[in-house]
Amino acid sequence: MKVQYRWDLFCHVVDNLGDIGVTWRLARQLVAEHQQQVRLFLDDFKAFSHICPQVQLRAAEQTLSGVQIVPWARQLQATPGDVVVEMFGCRLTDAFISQLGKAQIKPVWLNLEHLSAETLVDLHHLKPSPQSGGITKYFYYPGFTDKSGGLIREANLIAQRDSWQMQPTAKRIAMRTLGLPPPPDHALIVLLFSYARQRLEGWLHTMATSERPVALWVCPGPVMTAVNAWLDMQLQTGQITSRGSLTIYALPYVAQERFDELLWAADVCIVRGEDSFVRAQWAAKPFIWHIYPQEDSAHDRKLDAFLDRYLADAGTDLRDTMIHFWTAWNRGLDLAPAWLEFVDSLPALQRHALKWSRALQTQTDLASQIVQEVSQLAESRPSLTATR
Ligand code: TRH
Repeated sequence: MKVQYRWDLFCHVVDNLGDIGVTWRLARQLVAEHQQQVRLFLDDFKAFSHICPQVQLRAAEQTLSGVQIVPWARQLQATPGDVVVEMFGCRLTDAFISQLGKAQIKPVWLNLEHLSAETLVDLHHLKPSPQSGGITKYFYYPGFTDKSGGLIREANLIAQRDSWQMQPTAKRIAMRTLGLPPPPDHALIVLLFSYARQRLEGWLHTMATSERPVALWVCPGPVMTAVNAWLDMQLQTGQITSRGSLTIYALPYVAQERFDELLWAADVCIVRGEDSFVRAQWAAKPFIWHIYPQEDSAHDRKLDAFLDRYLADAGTDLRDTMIHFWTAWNRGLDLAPAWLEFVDSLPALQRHALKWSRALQTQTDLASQIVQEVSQLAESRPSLTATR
């Protein structure tokens, strides 16, 4: 029988939605699929409300999807659980760290790192780091290989995706409930969830003058500024406007549980950060990754490392097409020529995306792996308090 531990997840929102996006997804899965007891310490409820609209911004404590959610400052009085997870190296308060050191049975302490396809991930995954107070912190690295900590993937995700895509009405119903009017017949649907980017004009113009109608679904965020500049208007959330063959929809935020449906319904997904990047791969759609810009061009190395893996068995043409468009997008270049090439290759890109997704599915998912690792680390402390 699975041991039920008390997990404390700590999420400091640096910016955007990915810090809480990854944390919330993991927290829900630990509860729903592994029957763990999860408490989430969070410092930005406003960011959370975008992906979880039912959250109360000022509640001292609330439980959603079985996860107990408390403000960050509550750690000052909290007694640590059995497992402590710092998301993305967020720093715990000294008061809480000193509680960890004082605990008679030391909690299992993990730092969940950012996702990367670089080879160093396999070397660093689960490396211990002794801390003061006689406690050890372990670095948990998500990744794409069997030696890494894996990727977040819910147990029924692929089956859900497949059955959704097989039902002709699913897309229509989903679009209606998400407030999206049906796109023009045979339209190419492009989901745009990227960071701010200049020089979208050439790309938007190419879509507006294409033979095939294009529906561009723009998620809320800074990229809307560049779209609005091209439109020469301020498109508000929920509004739609057309220029030639291009219809642009300014989407509202959708709850995280429904974000996948946007990806499943689209023909091309432009995603960013970490969580939407992974979801586009599970959606098995041709996609573009707008990588989070980092200092020292660390993002270039990460991008290349991913492309090397993703395209390892792709033919030269497909490889060139992907690299041209991804590079143009991430370097802020004119997108028009690379886009035409990308659209021409969509059937091949689609087959490749499905093949990649199927290969990744053979990996054990992150939540299952982390639960197993925690059990092993905990068992080496014979008297750890746990409910059986
Ligand atoms: O928002 P992101 O860019 O997040 C980040 C942050 O920049 C963070 O600091 C950095 O550490 C990390 O990336 C790598 O992109 P990401 O990771 O894709 O997260 C977006 C989340 O928002 C994801 O869980 C999906 C969710 N989402 C919704 O649930 N509904 C929506 O309508 C939208 C647009 C997104």
